[in-house]
Amino acid sequence: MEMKDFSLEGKVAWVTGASYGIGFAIASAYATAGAKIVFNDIKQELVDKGLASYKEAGIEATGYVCDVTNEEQVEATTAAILEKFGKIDILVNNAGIIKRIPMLEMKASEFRQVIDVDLNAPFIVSKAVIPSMIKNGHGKIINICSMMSELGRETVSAYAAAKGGLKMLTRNIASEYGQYNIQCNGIGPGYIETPQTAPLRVPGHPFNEFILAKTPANRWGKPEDLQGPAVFLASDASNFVNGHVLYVDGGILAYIGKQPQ
Ligand code: NAP
Ligand code: GCO
Repeated sequence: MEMKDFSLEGKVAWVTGASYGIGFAIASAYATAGAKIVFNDIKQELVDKGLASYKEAGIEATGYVCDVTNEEQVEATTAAILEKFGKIDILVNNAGIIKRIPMLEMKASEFRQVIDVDLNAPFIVSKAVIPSMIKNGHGKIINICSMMSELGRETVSAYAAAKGGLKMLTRNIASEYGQYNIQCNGIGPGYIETPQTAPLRVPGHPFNEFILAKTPANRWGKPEDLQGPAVFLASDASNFVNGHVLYVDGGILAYIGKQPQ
């Protein structure tokens, strides 16, 4: 093995929902590793915000307005990317939402909305991109799963169902397309400091204390903690890793939790 195996030089990476948060951190790491960056968001003003953030970071990115749950928009965006760059080497299905509602109070439409973004959309986007990866003889698909791919908790029934399904979609894409030199893996972040978890991180909030007690690292994760694992799974260094979910959680899944003092 050589260190160049970790390089993404000359690669084209599409990270969905990457104007900010985890997606932005992963795309920024890919740019550092040499990749050309493509991202999408659901609204033009968010794409513009993302472009400004990438520019501020010295990264030349290409942004598209695309709702990942909309198959026509995804197909049109895929065609536009292929037209501009000629290929998509790396796809990160990052876009996601969560609704924290007790199951008995959750409307079926709210449940469906979470499943649509967090599970149906990775299917739609992967289905649009895989044919070009087959044609190119290689591809990397990375699905942003969750600890809720393994565990449940109160109020996140839709999210856990979606992320559990995303783990199995990851394994199925790996199974069905590994023969074309396409590797599909997941990243399972722990509790990460992003807008999505801001409501849970209020100092003194019971959940904040709970997560710190459940994490051997005794801290919330940062989007930057995901960058190395994401580069590894997008690089040639992981060409024989397939159908795996790499948990980047500070050890939460391994730990029963700090005993009350
Ligand atoms: P975030 O801050 O809420 O960002 C999510 C991104 O996805 C936003 O840019 C959002 O755009 C975009 N998005 C949502 N629905 C979309 C759609 N239909 N089409 C296109 N883009 C859409 O979330 P995050 O914390 O960075 O999380 C990113 C991923 O990591 C998600 O899949 C999440 O489930 C997962 N994750 C997060 C954590 C954590 O602790 N933060 C842990 C494990 C897994 P808008 O602003 O327009 O909605
Ligand atoms: C929650 C959190 C988690 C994290 C993440 C953990 O409400 O429990 O939002 O779901 O976002 O998915 O891996």
